[in-house]
Amino acid sequence: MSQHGMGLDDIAIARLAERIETAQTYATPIRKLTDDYPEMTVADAYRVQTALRRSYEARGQRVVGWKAGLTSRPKMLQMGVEQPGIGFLTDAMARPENTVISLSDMIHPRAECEIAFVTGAELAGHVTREQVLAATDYIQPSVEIIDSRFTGFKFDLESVLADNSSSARFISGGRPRRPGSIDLRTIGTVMELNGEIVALGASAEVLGHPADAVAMLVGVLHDMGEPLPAGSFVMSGAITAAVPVKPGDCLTARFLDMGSISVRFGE
Ligand code: OOG
Ligand code: MG
Repeated sequence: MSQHGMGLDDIAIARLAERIETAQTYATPIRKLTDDYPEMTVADAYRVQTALRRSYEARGQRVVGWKAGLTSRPKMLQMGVEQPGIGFLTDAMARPENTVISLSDMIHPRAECEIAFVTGAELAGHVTREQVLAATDYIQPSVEIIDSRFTGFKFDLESVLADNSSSARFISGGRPRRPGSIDLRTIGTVMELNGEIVALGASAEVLGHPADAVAMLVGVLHDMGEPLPAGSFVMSGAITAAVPVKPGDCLTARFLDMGSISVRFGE
């Protein structure tokens, strides 16, 4: 019997967080958590994610922001998961644009184009699109490199949330814009891999408006008893399906009226 009356007990949560952290650290795939804990709930999954976050913080990593995931139809179709979720981003996951990003410490990395928000004021509770925009200093192009720790990149909602929503690396760049200076629904994105166009989209794919994904994220944080602090870097979720990348690949993500981000991948 857990002290919460429902859900996994604290020992199971700690064990699962350790299992995820080991898989992330050594880039070794594991089976879905729900194979062993079929009774696991979404609330349990976020408890595992929080335990993972505390462990990285105890090792000196700093949480610099958050990400929304599975916020677009193309992503939901690709992954077979119908509900969006969130994950944390640390300073150790950040990579600069125009550099070589090592893939040797990832299992099966994939790239995504996302609109990122940088907040200038705290956001907490159940907020509206307008409140998100009012608290946003600027928006910026970003690329996320996700990596599921689950075999075959196959999971269910509970497992992926516990795995920090597949967070691995992120890159910000391009041209920052004030939120009022651009229509956030009609930002076209083009992803090129080695000069070939591999994914095309428009930002309205993200819940109709990317700021709504940030509002969703703030609501999930609120349910966990936490605010989104001022100065957070928040990714609103992939616009298109994610694209597998391998050492030697050159990726350019172009964002309409917001410039582009280029990176190369290495061993
Ligand atoms: C889950 C993470 C999804 C996004 O932008 O939709 C995500 C996954 O697909 O592995 O980061
Ligand atoms: Mg993403």
